[in-house]
Amino acid sequence: MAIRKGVTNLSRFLLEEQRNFPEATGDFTLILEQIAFAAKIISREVNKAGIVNILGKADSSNIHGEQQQKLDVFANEKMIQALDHTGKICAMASEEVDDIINIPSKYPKGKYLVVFDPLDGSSNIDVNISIGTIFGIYKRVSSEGDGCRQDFMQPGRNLVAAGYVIYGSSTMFVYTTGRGVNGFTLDPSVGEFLLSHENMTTPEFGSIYSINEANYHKWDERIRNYVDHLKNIKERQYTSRYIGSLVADFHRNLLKGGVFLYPGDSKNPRGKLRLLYEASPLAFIVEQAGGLAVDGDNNILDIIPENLHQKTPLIIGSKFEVELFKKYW
Ligand code: AHM
Ligand code: MG
Repeated sequence: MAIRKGVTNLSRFLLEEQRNFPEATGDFTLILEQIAFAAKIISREVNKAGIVNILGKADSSNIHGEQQQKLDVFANEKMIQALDHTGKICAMASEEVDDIINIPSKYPKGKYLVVFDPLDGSSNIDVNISIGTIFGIYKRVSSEGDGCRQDFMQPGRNLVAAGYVIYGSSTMFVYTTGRGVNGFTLDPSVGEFLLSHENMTTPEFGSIYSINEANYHKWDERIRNYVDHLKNIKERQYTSRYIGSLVADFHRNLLKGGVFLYPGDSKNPRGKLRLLYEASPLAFIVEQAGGLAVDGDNNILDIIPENLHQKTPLIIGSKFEVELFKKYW
């Protein structure tokens, strides 16, 4: 495919993709464009966080009992506002909201569901470290009208699209509809996401492992053995990189190759990350890029959620390192 860097904005790319599918209605394109719109607003706010009084904690707590950051609340609102009126969605679910988010009665309902973590890694906001938004899109299972909780109990394998936005040294929008992964970088001077990373693939193996090693003594012996093994592989010198901001850790490893782990441990047996908002969308992306994601026993994409905020261990990255993990499990 010809390199279209610099001249292809996200809207044009989506339109060209849509033309490859004569049966496409454009519903999907609209949803993705609206998510990108929310991302631009969030990006603007994240970038000026240091100069306006938006840093710091909000007064509310979320369902997980964590104190929400003001920007968490802001990002959550922007995602909902960007999507609720489109007529293409029947319900949403957010990491920051207890129950499913219904579409206001004044708007028509569509066949899609959107799940999102509006601002992941938000404890890093105050120290100027990259954070991100993660999203996934499913088709409803219920027939019509408002979506219901049962609609969301679908495995990641059913995702029709997934993506993330990283608010880093630049802001990037990366997504897949199951036909490869493409990345767009925000040009703030024109306010457009421009195609910068066409057909992204992850290396078959890498030299990075990412895990919160302070939890070493809380890990299962199998995790300890695996990480110890990586340190001692003769053919390759691994390096440890851990930001503690999932999107940033994932994005780096996607480009460079390697493995990210947030396993269960004696304190948090199911780890810390959420299946619906974090693990499944990133697993869908990594598989599209040639990588793999497991919880230890299962491929992440095969896990059927039993509740909206279910946690899962996550081992995700290049095929070699994840397959090696499976041998240790
Ligand atoms: P959040 O969704 O509440 O922001 O938390 C998730 C974050 C991830 O971005 C990151 O991978 C993980 O928490 C880091 O956890 P830890 O500090 O335990 O290593
Ligand atoms: Mg999160």
